[in-house]
Amino acid sequence: MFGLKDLSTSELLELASRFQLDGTPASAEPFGNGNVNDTFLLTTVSGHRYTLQRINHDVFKDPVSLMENFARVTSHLAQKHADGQTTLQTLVLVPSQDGSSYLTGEHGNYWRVTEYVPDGLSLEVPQSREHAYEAARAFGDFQYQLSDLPGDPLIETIPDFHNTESRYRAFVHAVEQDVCGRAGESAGLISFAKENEHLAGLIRYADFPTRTVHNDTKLNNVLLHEQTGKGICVVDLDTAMPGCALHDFADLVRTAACSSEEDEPDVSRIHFLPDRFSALVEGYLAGVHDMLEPREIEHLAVSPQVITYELSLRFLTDFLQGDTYFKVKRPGHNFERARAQFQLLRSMQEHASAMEDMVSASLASGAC
Ligand code: GN1
Ligand code: MG
Repeated sequence: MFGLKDLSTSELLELASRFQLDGTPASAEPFGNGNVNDTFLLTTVSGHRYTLQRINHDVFKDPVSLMENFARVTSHLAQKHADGQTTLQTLVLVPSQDGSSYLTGEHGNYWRVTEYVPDGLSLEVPQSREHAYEAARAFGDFQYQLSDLPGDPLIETIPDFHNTESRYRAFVHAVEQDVCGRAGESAGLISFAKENEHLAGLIRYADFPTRTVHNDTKLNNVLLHEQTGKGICVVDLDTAMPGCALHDFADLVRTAACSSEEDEPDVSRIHFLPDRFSALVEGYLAGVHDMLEPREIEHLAVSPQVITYELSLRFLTDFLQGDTYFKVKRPGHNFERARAQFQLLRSMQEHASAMEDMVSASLASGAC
């Protein structure tokens, strides 16, 4: 089983010392809230900080290509920053002692080190409208700066990642198989998922321009400056690959226009926040400049429903299959995540026409 418990601190430090660090590594502490990779805050004897990550190769089947993507994306963004075309920083890879962007450790695991980004705040729920605006501007800028990435398209690190129809089929299959006998207790969620099947076909890759996008734009994957609240760095680049711009906007809305965290057990506390949504629209449109095509703009308002639906399907599927994909902190965690996402979807559906109006208002006021 992939997890944190299988490595001691001394093993982690030994591994870390195989990278070109500024001094001897002194500590490695679990860090962040990722649901897939394992992340550690690494500190050297002199106090220099880094992020050490183990790439989950059950999820990312081709870590070598993933790291090629990572290196291409970060060097392109670093150049844009150096040229003054963006205020946003990017992650900086620290090479291994033999000059590679990663190394392999025990059991064929892949590891990388990046410089720690100081002063960065990673939020689960935005504390203000400005936070929402800044997060969206940063992810919009990420897409915009990568729109002239030279060379071949990035490699698909997870094929069909936001293919909601295939996520729906996987869900139906999991219900039919019911390998853990959990379908009975999930009957209410399963019905709601089936009633909303039409959402799965609303945003198909083939119907939109293919762009280099982030694909995992949870609010906690952008660092905001802890004093100024300005966006400073987009992180978690493992799913950066060709895709649809709408999924990035939508996944940010899912996490940043919601009153609570994505696994809130008390559904009465889960509400869509229209005011945050309008800030997200404004920030995103400012970040992407004039890059979007009319068809993309027309689907901005509905896209958060689609991705919220997709995530609830993924969480529910994982619950039905015995929690094999997302890390869980307690029994029923994936069930709670799925239930919370369905609740958020209901709340979004109540605000659907207001969301359309807010996109129109942003466009009319010239946010892009
Ligand atoms: C995973 O690890 P994290 O939290 O950045 C997942 C995302 C989900 C998210 C839900 C590769 O991202 O797609 O939206 O959990 N990443 C992958 O919390 O599946
Ligand atoms: Mg991630």
